[in-house]
Amino acid sequence: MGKVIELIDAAKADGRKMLAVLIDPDFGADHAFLERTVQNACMAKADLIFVGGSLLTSNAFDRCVDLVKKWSDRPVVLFPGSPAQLSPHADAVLFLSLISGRNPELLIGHHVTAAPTIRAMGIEAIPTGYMLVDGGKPTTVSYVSQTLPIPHDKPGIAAATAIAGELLGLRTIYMDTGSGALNTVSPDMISSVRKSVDLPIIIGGGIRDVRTAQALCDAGADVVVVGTAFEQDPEHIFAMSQAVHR
Ligand code: 1GP
Repeated sequence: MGKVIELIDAAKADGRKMLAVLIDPDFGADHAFLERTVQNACMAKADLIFVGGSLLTSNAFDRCVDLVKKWSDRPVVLFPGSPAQLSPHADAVLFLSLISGRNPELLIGHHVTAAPTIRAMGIEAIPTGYMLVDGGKPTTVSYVSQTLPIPHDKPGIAAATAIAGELLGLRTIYMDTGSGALNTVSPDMISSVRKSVDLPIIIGGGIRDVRTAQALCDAGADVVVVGTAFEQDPEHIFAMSQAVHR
């Protein structure tokens, strides 16, 4: 398997949109459900499997990543909510800087804590500018990160933040309204960021239906991340994958 960032860059260059299935490690304790989700992601040819969460209430993380990797022929990418969410079984980790916020721990502190472990595990780190956007209600990520999201109707702030991320040498921008958000990032904001930076754009938070996913891709998203909707119905992965890949 090539480096994950190269797969994402190549898809973007070819105009191929990608679907990432987000697995909450707390679901890892339910092996039957986890296996079904991973199997569907593989059969539906989802492009990536993300594993992670802002707040874990079980200690099933490493076991979950191990099982996902065993059952999956898709690249497995960690989307860590804390430096504790690292596993040598993954192909890559989103090395997230929360650039929409002003919490120093999430701009550099956690990176220092995690860096030696990532190096020792030998997993690929993908420098990612993570931008939290207001999705209509407070989410776990806004509460846990103690940061203010970017107002949903301020595409200019999102664009300026993304440009700063690109100038800092980050490799991708992840705009997220948080898991279970009422609203997704707006197409307006995505297209404004799309015009401002050349980096692959990952979009997540509140994406439930195929038409929304397609609209976000049309606005400039390169990778669409869906978690909650697949937790509610893992069979939905098939239609979503078809829509994103249309
Ligand atoms: C959250 O982007 C992800 O960080 C996915 O959000 O669970 O709402 O799909 P959902």
